[in-house]
Amino acid sequence: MALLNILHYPDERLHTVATPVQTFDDALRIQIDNMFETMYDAKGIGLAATQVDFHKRLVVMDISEDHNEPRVFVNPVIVEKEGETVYEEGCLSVPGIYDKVTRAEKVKVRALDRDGKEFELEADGLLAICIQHEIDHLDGKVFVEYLSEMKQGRIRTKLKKRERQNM
Ligand code: GNR
Ligand code: NI
Repeated sequence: MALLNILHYPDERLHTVATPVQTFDDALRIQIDNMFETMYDAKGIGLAATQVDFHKRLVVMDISEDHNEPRVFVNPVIVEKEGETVYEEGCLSVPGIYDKVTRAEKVKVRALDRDGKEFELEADGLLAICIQHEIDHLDGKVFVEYLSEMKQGRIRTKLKKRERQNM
């Protein structure tokens, strides 16, 4: 297995729109395993392929404390949404930044698993929030884009400065 490099906002590659997965082969399953290893290592609850510069519609997630509920979503689509909820979100691609985002409270998602088999899942709570956050990544959207232009500017400046200091 291997750890993958996570892109950091404002890297323009985070705005790439991912294309559907068409082939369920060993290469895809290796990518999935590497994404899980990268997500657990970074202490994240979800990771979209976009964040590791792989522009296919693929998400891994595990919201459990014990890292024993791995979930894979290939070509995920939200088919129903209900209600509204506000949650203080963070993102592995925007390290150290947390802010409130309004999303649907409940979602029904349709996706394929690692073998290409279709499933549906009704989610609420953190799972529903995370699914919406990850599908946004596949569409090239980062959570800070829900914040004001002023906040986005400040976050860009802060992360660019930090990136320079890491050189
Ligand atoms: O680890 C993560 N935590 C989190 C917290 C609140 C809302 C969304 C998330 S997803 C994030 C991992 C990540 O960046 N996924 O894209
Ligand atoms: Ni994220």
